Amino acid sequence: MDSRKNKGIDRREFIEISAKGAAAISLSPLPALSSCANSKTAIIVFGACYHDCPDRCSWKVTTVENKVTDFQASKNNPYTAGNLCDKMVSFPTDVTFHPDRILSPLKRSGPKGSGSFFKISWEQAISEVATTLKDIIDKKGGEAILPYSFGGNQGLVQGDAISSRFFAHIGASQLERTICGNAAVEGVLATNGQTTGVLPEDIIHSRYIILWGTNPILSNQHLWPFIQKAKSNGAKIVTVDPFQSKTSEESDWHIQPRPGTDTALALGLMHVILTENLQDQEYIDRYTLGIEQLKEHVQKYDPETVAHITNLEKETIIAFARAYAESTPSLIRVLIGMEHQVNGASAFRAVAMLPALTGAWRHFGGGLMHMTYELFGEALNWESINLPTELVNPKTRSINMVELGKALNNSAINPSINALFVYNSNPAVTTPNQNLVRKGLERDDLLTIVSEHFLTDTARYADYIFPATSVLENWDILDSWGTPYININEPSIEPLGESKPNSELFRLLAQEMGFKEAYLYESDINIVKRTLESNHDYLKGITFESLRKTGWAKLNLPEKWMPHVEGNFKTSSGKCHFYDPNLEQALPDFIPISYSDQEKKQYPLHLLTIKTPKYFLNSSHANVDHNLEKEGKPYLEVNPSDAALRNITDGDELKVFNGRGRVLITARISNKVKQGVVCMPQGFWPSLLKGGSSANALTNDLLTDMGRGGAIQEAKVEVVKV
Ligand SMILES: Nc1nc2c(c(=O)[nH]1)N[C@H]1C(S)=C(S)[C@@H](COP(=O)(O)OP(=O)(O)OC[C@H]3O[C@@H](n4cnc5c(=O)[nH]c(N)nc54)[C@H](O)[C@@H]3O)O[C@H]1N2
Ligand SMILES: Nc1nc2c(c(=O)[nH]1)N[C@H]1C(S)=C(S)[C@@H](COP(=O)(O)OP(=O)(O)OC[C@H]3O[C@@H](n4cnc5c(=O)[nH]c(N)nc54)[C@H](O)[C@@H]3O)O[C@H]1N2
Ligand code: SF4
Ligand SMILES: [Mo]
Repeated sequence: MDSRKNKGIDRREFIEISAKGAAAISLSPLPALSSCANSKTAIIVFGACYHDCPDRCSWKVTTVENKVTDFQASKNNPYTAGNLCDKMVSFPTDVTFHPDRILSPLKRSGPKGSGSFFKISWEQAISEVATTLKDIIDKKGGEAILPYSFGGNQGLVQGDAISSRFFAHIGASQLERTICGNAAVEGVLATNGQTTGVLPEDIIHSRYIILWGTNPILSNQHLWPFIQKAKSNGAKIVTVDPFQSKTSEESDWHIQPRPGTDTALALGLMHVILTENLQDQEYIDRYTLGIEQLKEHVQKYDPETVAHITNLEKETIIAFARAYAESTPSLIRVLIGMEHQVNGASAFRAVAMLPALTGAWRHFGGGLMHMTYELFGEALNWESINLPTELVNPKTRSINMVELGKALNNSAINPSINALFVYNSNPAVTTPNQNLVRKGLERDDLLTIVSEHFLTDTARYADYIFPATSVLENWDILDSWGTPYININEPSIEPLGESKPNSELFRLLAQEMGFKEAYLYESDINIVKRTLESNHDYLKGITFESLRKTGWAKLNLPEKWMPHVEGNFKTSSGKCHFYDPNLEQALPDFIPISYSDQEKKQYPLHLLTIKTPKYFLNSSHANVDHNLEKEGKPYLEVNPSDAALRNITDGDELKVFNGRGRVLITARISNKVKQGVVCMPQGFWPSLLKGGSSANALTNDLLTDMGRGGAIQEAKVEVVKV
């Protein structure tokens, strides 16, 4: 999730410091820490998890002489509640002090992808990279340079504060950062105008909870205890998921539709609700728009038709609609998982209509629960994070991150991409159509620069690698897309080896390239402080000093957060939009991809490549031995009937393939998937797997219906024994 979206874009402001002043700004090590880093007494500082995770846990780090002696979750933050997930409990040894960590700049010495590098100094690396970038800009223009980054570090400073200014300043191509969250957000915004519905801790008041395309036991772990509390208060838990996830196993009811058919399922529920008169007509009349058009539209989504589309029983659809409409308070929890389908945004748009149809928003703990980033969008001062006005250049071309493979291999685009600058991301593993991405990375005429902690599968293709600090070694301020808690991250140790924060890398490059503009040199601590300079009510009493003492704070929100109890939707009309003639589709519709008979025969199985690994976060931590051991080898889940058809038995070695690639993997025959669907984990590094390919070698770089996200889960494959 790119948590900077929709944040005060109009409030950008230029930092007025003279060019002379800028040149004088020192690029010295981080302030505050240096005086005590070598102290023999224990120092305690607070920080927070930088991962692309809705939980944004808070922690406390104790150090003695630049060594971490204790690393613990905050006990007093009610959401973190003293627990870090299994991925993060041993973070200092897994990442910061890991022996494989890259601690000096490296230059490539072997063929791209071979992983052969030699050490060079920062001076040499910065000088050579700056010279080559300037040369590319002179000869082909800034657009020949493409930054590629995502949520590898969600700190607002190390995320993109300085890098975005640097790339805008040189006129680089813009990256559409849409691989996670964009389709989901676009869908919900089309209906409600905002994504902030029920807040996570308020789920305890719900009595009917639908976990629709989300797997909190693994991917939103700190929400799970609150769901259990609701359950012990009498709530029923229903999970809608084409895969039998850990969460579905703990639910009262698992509804298992065909992947990508949720739009039809949601419209089918509306059909039943409206036919059986289960709607809240008063709420609809007062606070929604387009009920007549919706009524007419859902005629075609009768239970029988929807049963056919979703591969569910007709009776299931009817019973589900009734149970939902008749329970109070009822809550639908959506997050991201369901968006990676061609109809992904429409699914979110349609699901988001249900609480208005039933009037669920009237009740505390009722409605839709999605994101929280808008709260921070209002509360914080975004001047330091957003681009200064004069750097906003809508004319610079945009390249969609999902289509990286296509972009790198397209010599017809003008200018073609000559330099790729990767930070906070590992596209050789996480971007769809892996083989096309790798083919692009192999190009001899492409300068690839990677800033990283480890020699990832992407870094293996780099011409230059820069060593990045870990979260224990740099300042940051962290908002959240899944909680109403804000965190400060204070460095607890001096940077190890020659590592430097992302921000410092871009300040050094700017200096070497001779740029004078002050905005390129703002210090990390200044960005943290400025971001907190806001008079918004939500931030009352929350200051840089107060955060340093506690690490975290809950935004000052009204005691009972019920955003739509009386409408107040953030749409153009202020109402919930069932219908919107200004959108390409005035109503959400189920529009599947139509495959030819030959395609269906060639690749008959629908492949899900999802976040089943408990010990990885996307591809992060998937290089750490004990995580790999605990995760075990990757399996392809195959339904018994599909296995029988192909003569596959449990434990067989398989080849999964389509026109884009092939993955070697072990069979696990189970009912976790229905007939026609197979599932494998994402996140494994191809270089660590037999066969050298992982899940994304099979996935599609198609875009979603709205939001230009990745329809990653629209992949068809065939499977054979090897
Ligand atoms: N352990 C762990 N935790 C993580 C992550 C991780 O990699 N590992 N990643 C983090 C990130 S980046 C994110 S975005 C969040 C995502 O968190 P979630 O939104 O919970 O998403 P996922 O776990 O991707 O998917 C949830 C479920 O959606 C299901 N799904 C797939 N296609 C469909 C569909 O068409 N319809 C429906 N109804 N369901 C579908 C999948 O089978 C899966 O079980 O998790 C975060 N937390
Ligand atoms: N098949 C399939 N593909 C998917 C998904 C899926 O469910 N299935 N999920 C998608 C989703 S939801 C997401 S969010 C994306 C995530 O994809 P990515 O954004 O590529 O996420 P990670 O794999 O965690 O890689 C982040 C990298 O950033 C590095 N990093 C961490 N901190 C820093 C820092 O401070 N500085 C620098 N320079 N580097 C740092 C880490 O070491 C790590 O290698 O993957 C997407 N891809
Ligand atoms: S990855 Fe998520 S659950 Fe784990 S420590 Fe970080 S924020 Fe918490
Ligand atoms: Mo994500």
